[in-house]
Amino acid sequence: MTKEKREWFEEEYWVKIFTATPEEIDPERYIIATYSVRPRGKMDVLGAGINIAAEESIGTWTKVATITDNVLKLAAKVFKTEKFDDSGLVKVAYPLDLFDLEAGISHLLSMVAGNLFGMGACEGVRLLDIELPKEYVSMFKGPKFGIEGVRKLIGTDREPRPHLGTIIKPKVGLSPKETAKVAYEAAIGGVDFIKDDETLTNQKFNPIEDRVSCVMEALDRVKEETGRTVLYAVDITADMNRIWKNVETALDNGANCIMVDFLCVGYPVLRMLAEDPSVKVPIHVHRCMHAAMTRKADHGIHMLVLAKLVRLAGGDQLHTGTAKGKMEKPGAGAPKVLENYSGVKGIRFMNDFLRSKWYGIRTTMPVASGGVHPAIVAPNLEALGYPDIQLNAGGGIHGHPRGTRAGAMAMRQAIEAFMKGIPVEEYAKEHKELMEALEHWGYKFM
Ligand code: RUB
Repeated sequence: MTKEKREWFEEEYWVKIFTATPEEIDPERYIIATYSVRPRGKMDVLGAGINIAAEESIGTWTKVATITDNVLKLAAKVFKTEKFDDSGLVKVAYPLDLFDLEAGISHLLSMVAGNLFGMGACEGVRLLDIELPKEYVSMFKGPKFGIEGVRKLIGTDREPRPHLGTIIKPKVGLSPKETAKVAYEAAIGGVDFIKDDETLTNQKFNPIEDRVSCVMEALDRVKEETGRTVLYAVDITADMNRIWKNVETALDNGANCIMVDFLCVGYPVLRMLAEDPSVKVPIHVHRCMHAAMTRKADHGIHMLVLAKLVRLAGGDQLHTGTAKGKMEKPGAGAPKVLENYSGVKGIRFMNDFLRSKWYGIRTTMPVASGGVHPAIVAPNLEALGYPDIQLNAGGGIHGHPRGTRAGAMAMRQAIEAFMKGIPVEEYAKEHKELMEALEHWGYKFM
């Protein structure tokens, strides 16, 4: 029985080509990806990292005679590994010269998030983070408004506080007029922002043109009655043959915000909308389908990576999850060493990035949504960071015992209580809508 043949990339020659020391990696000349890996069989963490570096830069499953010295200069490099339990962390540096910088995010993902997920060398691979050099980031315009620009539109720039958003519920089936009535009640009750749900676009029962004109007429009435500007994010999600028609229809009928399901349309479409000068309104980015990639602790793509690229592509607001709510926390159960990349800490880490300085790229407002109701406002704000955050509540507003307007009032009261440092139960004694909400839902999802 001959000695088990080592894999080609375990040969010293190749290990040298696909590895480097941290000192050899200039972060301004590389795109750096951090992966957690669960190697298969006898493969170790370094071997898994070399597999990724080889497959995603100049290698394949076997040595080829066609390699040249110029090709070798494009090799990706594993420059840091860390072992824990049956897994490990690898940092892979991809030389900037490996990329077509004009080709943007679609091309970037084909490399740092491409074939590697399917390789037999690993039981699981999760792309945790991506660090982009200034030269790469400067290829993008980013959000047109950012947190500051949206605050100016709503009027919270002088005294920043968490924004309150609602999703029209039921998510589909209402007529344009019925939608406008719900929107009016939510706006009068105190929401700053109203959105279509992620599956409502231009269906026969609620055509975009009628819906937008009815809702904007209602919000104009709110403006006259209260002086407050309320944003309405119209879901314009569609394929390329239809999306611009949706955008134009929405804008022609007075929409002051648009929304897109970014994973369903793709980063190029988000970037196209954000960088187009005719789209003079903020873009609210919904992330439906993300959990197909972000949910599992040992395989997929962390929402942080998707969020960084949404900001780069120009999303003004992005759903990033809740600390308390109905949706699963991403990567729950990951090893402690990955705590910044999993669970609630992972969401906070992501939110802080979206609010941080990033070369000249404007910020993106994190949106916490999914089962939010007044009793869990405080723990969400505490855990996810404030005041630069938007809390969206659908059922938590429209499910209030006294209807939408009272539901919006209760949510605003819960936010006020938190910002004043008053326990919600205390504040509810003087605010009946809040008391009714607490009595109705208790501490569900806590
Ligand atoms: C929430 C809702 C959103 C989900 C999306 O409605 O409709 O689509 O929150 O989840 P409700 P995420 O407030 O009634 O639960 O924000 O995590 O992407």
